[in-house]
Amino acid sequence: MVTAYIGIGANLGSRGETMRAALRKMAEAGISLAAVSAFYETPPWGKTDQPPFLNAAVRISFDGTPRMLLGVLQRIERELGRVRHEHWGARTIDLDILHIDGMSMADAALTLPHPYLTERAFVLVPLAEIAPALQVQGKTAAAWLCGMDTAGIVRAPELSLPYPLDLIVACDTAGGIGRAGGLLTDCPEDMAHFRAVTMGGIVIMGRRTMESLPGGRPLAGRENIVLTQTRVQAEGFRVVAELSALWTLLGQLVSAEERPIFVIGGAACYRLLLPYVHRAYVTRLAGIYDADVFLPPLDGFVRTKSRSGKDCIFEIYERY
Ligand code: A4P
Ligand code: MG
Repeated sequence: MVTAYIGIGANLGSRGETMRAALRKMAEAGISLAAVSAFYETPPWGKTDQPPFLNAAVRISFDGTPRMLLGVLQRIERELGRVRHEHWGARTIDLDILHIDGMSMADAALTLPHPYLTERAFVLVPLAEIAPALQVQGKTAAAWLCGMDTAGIVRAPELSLPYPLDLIVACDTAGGIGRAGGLLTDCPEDMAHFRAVTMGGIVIMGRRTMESLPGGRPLAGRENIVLTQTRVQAEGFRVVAELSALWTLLGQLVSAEERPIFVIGGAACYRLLLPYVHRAYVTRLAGIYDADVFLPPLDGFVRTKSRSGKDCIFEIYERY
């Protein structure tokens, strides 16, 4: 597997949605997304009389040659409606290979590292966010960025998530979510809520959560994914060992029809995937249950809904 960095840019149409679609198509093509920067609003560079851009950088790993990668990226550009009009001009999507680890080349089709990489703040700001220590032409990405004019470049509020995940959890008034490897309490009303919300979707869980399911069996009516490094297979579950494998799998599962994707626990899984979560379903149980694991803080989320049940309160939080 080869590690590479891709620059994404768009300044026509629904820029953020097109960029997210490009991320999903990359995952579907077997390119693993290891890190995605935020989306940044950037003033046009080079040809300045065109609309402002959104830009991002992505660390990927892939199996193949640089030319194959370029071919895949150009196919995705075409599928997303990219028409080549003028050099440095407006576009629905632009996917540039910024850098491939250990690779330096220049032929008719491909120059690596990307020739303007070190001169463009719209590339370096997102790149330095995900890879500050990346060495390019004898200096780190962060060092190249230092002293560069970044006027007008701001983090965009849009989500840079390829697959906006939903998180679903029940916690007590102390934020506790589990004890001794199991749930805090058996709350039938919350069980019914969990089932109704997740039915038909994809559920992602850690190994201990998988093992705590009744009979160790997958949840019926849902696609079950377990994220673990200690098991290679489990009947009825799709097993992935790491985040990049998860994106590749989701690319295969979600392409046919849009299905909601839920992170259902435990604590380590919530922590790992929280940066990719856009909505959280939180059930507030009354009382304190002496938990030994807790929900990580939902920083950057606001409560948008709250409904009182018989024994608990059902809340929805969304990223702002
Ligand atoms: N090519 C050579 N090396 C590479 C590489 N490392 N990655 C060849 C990708 N392609 C590479 O690209 C032209 C040819 O470059 C490709 O066929 C490929 O074989 P293109 O995207 O078809 O054409 P282009 O858009 O005219 O040129 P280019 O160089 O991609 O434009 P740039 O340099 O990407 O500039 N301002 C802001 N704020 N944000 C932007 O994203 N983008 C541009 C476009 C201008 N101003 C901008 C932004
Ligand atoms: Mg390009």
